[in-house]
Amino acid sequence: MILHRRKLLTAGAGLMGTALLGGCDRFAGTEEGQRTLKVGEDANAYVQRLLMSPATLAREFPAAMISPWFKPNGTIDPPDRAYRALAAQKFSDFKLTVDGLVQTPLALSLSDLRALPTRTQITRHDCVEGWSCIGQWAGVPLAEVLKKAGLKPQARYAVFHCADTLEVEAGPKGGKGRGQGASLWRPTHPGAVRDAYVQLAAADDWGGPATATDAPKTNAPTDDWGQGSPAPEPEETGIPIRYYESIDLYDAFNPQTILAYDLNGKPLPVSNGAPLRLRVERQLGYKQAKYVMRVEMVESLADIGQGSGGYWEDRGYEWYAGI
Ligand SMILES: Nc1nc2c(c(=O)[nH]1)N[C@H]1C(S)=C(S)[C@@H](COP(=O)(O)O)O[C@H]1N2
Ligand SMILES: [Mo]
Repeated sequence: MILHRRKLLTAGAGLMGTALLGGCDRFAGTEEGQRTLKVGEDANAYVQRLLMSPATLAREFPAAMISPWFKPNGTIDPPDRAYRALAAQKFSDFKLTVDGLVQTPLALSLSDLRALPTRTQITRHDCVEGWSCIGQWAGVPLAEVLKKAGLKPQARYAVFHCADTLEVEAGPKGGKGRGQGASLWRPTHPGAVRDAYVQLAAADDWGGPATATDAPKTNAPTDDWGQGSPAPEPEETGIPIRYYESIDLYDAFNPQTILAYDLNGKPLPVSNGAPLRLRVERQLGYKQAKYVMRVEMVESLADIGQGSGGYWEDRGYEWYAGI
């Protein structure tokens, strides 16, 4: 027991030490970063949960360290027609749904969300692919939203349902039932999502951005409210599988866990998740759900998606992706 605990303490010190390495914008790209992220897959859930208090905060950075460009990744321009309709109106019709195991289900507009208390934080985003960016996020603490809705006692997880379809399963229109057909396309890692969008657009069987928006070196929201032509609703070609993520109540009530609407002092660009995205700062990039349309409080993750708590988790990634 004592030995076991000492092992955990040692591992914990290692993780914390690495996390505190100074000014380390390329952290995830270094060998040490990769090793830590890998160790994290095994040890994080235990070490961080047991030895760090739930309110432990991720490192915050001075404004001078903000990355000049916040690299967009995964979905960068959701093809879904419902999303495009919202984007075309600059999200004036957007409503965040808060439901599931809550006392009072909510539908909150962006101005409702902006009227709630705000938190601003400059943090580093680490993607499993090995790159990092530092950005300033402003948004409403998830805790404030959940306080407003009121949790039912059985609520244990917050599930974030996103607007973007990543795969279309052959459905009724494809002549096969749910789960029977192969996907039209199936990304194998987060960056593959972006690449697949570009390929699909080139093949012209989906609609979507004609080129990767990876090239521009500014996050300019004004001309980034959803470009590309209207896409067929994924339902028209099969069963859409949309991005989703989930966190437990420890992370949900962490003060740094926010639903962000601003990046670097401006409304979130579409490529970075407009109009609202999750920031859960002690976890890896794929937990940072973009295009969040709905927060559903649940008792178990078993019935959501394929049951592992997130789109990438359903495809083998760790649910607790601690850094
Ligand atoms: N809805 C949605 N959220 C998502 C993704 C996605 O494809 N769709 N990709 C994830 C991954 S792997 C990363 S690294 C970050 C990228 O956020 P960014 O585009 O702001 O850099 O978003 C995460 N959240
Ligand atoms: Mo990522």
